[in-house]
Amino acid sequence: MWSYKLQCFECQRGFPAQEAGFRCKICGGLLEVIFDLAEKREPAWKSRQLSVWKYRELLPVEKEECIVSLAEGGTGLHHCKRLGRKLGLKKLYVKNEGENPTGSFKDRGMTVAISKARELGKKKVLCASTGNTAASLAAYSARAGMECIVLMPKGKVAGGKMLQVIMHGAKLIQVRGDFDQALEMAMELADKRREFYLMNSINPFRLEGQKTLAFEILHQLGERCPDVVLLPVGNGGNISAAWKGFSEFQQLKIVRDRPRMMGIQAEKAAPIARAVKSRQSKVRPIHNPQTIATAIRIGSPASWPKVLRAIRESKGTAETVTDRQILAAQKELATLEGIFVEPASAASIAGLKKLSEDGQVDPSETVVCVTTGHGLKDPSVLERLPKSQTGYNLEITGASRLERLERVL
Ligand code: AN7
Repeated sequence: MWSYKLQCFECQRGFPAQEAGFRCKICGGLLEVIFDLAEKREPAWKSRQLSVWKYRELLPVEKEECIVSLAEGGTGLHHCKRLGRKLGLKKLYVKNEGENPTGSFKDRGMTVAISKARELGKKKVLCASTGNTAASLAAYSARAGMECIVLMPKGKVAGGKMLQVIMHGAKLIQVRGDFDQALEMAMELADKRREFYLMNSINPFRLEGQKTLAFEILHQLGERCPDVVLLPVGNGGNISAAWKGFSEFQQLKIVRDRPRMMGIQAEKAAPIARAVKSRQSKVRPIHNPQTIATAIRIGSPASWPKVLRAIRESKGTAETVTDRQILAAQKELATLEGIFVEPASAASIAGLKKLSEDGQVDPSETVVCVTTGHGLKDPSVLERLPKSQTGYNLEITGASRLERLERVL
């Protein structure tokens, strides 16, 4: 591991890494891990298999024996020719994060943060979640033998994620209200009771794991930088982490350029897109956010300062999509490319469609859509599909079955 410090994202003051707080003690800003990359050269990465820990020099865990892993990262970057043709794009890639151990991109951050928690001597971990963070934390804390508490908004979490949390033996507490209230409670509890270590993306170590998404994309494209990267945005941790990853590879001179970062939100849960479109320098929370994409049903995004900077510095943008567009994109990706993602993830595809129709993505550009979670996470989508698409109407019983079967084909 290379040396690093924790630094305030706002006032740039540095803090020793052992002071595992989550806010700047002076101005209250978000913290960020900063590696000293001066004079550094690319390590022996070419000889290691694609994975999160391939990049261990750039991950803030010192003791190898503290690493808790379930084989995360190394997900496919799929060239999507059929979908690309439909959207008028030759070089469309999908980075499918649903291929991670618990079925979402959260595992990249969780393997690093839980390893760090172990290194710091923590025994109990805590998060608030729309589902995927909780599922991932439940699995990694089980693997580490730690106690795990998750707060989730009651009735607003997809079934598969609930099942994962329960199966891994986490203490599940359902909160009346939205994710935003659950996160506030988790932060208050972590402040008051220091034995509970907060694992939301306000924890800067988690974002370090998530930045490996960018490293992998660059290596999978043969060290060529894509022009555009699109991600669904909720709290904004992932888009900020990816931007940090692209920036670090540029600092290491592995690539010359960085991509435009485009954040996609659901129309009725879009505080970031609203701020970007109206050129605000701050993000105002949205009350009572609504969308079928429950993973990104978030009104008060914790990492908003980092998101705005990533979008501004990269000359990117933010866009909104409707639930209908999300569901259509989910079905299209699954049907045309064999890639099944959850609704929140399909937002990146739906957003690409909108932005390319709008001329903000050029047909000749190399585009990477990040699909963040597996489609099996949320079986409730079945109820939303038009019956004609599901095979619900086709049924065979009784005599002369084969004849009838042939008739419906
Ligand atoms: C599939 O699990 O916030 O912008 O508590 O599950 O980094 O928040 C999930 C977020 C996108 C948004 N796609 O990422 C949680 C949680 C999926 C997600 C996001 C989430 P961020």
